Amino acid sequence: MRMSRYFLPILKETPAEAQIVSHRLMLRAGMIRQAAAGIYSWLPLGFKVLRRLEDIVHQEQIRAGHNPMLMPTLQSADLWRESGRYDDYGEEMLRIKDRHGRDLLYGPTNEELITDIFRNNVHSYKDLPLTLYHIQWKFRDEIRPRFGVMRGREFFMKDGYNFDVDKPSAIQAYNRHMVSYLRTYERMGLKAIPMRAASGPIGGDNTHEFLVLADTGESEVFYDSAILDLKLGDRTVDYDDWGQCESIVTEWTTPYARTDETHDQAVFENVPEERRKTSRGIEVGQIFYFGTKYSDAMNAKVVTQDGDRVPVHMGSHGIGVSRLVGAIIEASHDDNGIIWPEAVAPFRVGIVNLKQGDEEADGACDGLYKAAMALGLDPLYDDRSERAGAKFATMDLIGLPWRITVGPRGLKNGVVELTCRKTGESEELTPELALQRLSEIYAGI
Ligand code: 5CA
Repeated sequence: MRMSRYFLPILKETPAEAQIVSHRLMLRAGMIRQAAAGIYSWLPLGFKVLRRLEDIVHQEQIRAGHNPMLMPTLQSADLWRESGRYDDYGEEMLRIKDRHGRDLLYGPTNEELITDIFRNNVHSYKDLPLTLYHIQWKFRDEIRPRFGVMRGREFFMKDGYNFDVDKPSAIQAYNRHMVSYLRTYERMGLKAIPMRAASGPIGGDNTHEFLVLADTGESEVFYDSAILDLKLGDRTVDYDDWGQCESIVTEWTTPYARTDETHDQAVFENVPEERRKTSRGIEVGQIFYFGTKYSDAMNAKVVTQDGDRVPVHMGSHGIGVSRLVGAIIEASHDDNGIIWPEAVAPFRVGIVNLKQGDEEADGACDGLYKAAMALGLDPLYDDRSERAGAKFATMDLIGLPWRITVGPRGLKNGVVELTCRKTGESEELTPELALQRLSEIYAGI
């Protein structure tokens, strides 16, 4: 993309309404604009990051054997009356009447709708296990929407639902989700810690939240710092291997890690004092096993191998995709702006032309730009007639992991400058070598 054709409305001033750094930077970098309280338009740069996160979530869910699909944002109230949640959900649910006077709602989550699809189509244990998921906008009429996309009213969520013939198989689905979530966050360059939590209106008593540590987080968390050393890295995971999934879950759930809702000071004190940490965290996902809560209420049954008809065991599993954009910025920024981890960066490299209008510099930048595109490096080329300082400030603000700077002085020696946003380190290389270096960096991502 050429900056001269890109819609990137950068703000010079720090927006007064934004209380936390991610909200400020998302507004300043032209990623989002508020449409109404807690409801945002995603401008091109923000939308690009959102899509990158969505892609990673899809890849990891499909790898775990889960089925992508798409359910609507609007749902019929009747299904929610069947589960009893139409009244229970209270003021957080946005209720709508259509022209025929029928009650609809903007879905805050989808347990009822997916259970309805399941019961109309699946009747035998032979079709299980089954996990269906989608990534769709949700609406919760939060009393205090704040911090930009962190606590929105409309937000983008991955929600998945497992259907299993019995509890052991549903626990395997729970474990599979935990492992796939660990991989998902790790790929996004985040450390998200699974913590024992409370289930709220979703139900059940087996649930973990995934928390990214940040001072601005809304949850108070207590954990053994040993959990920070755990990493999946490049180990291969076989999601059909119940034992492997369970052992990974055991590895991550053995060190103490709980939110304030489930915190137990007496148990916490068994952790050696120097490893006992209290902090704030951003909840970027939550997984639940709730047994037959919805299948009982909505009569979703399957015939077992023995010929009995039993309610299916279910769980639901969510990732806050739009919240993650803010969480990643909270975890990765400096005074000059955002520092995107390579896997989620909106563009992989920025090209800065120090002397726009100079024939040689323009020619070199055009060549680099085209070559970078051909290599799949998705470059953003700042081809505006701005001062070098302004161009650098924009690149730092929007946080592209790498920048190639092209100027007449370097070109005389046949070199450009490759700069890492995170470390600030620069290196002079030929244009070909700079691109080769970037291709190698991005090859494994
Ligand atoms: N049905 C279950 C699992 S799919 C469910 O709804 N879980 S949830 O309530 O925990 O939401 C899943 C994730 O969505 C949360 O972990 C959080 O990251 C994100 N989320 C929840 N509310 C908001 C909100 N108001 N703004 C932004 N993200 C939110």
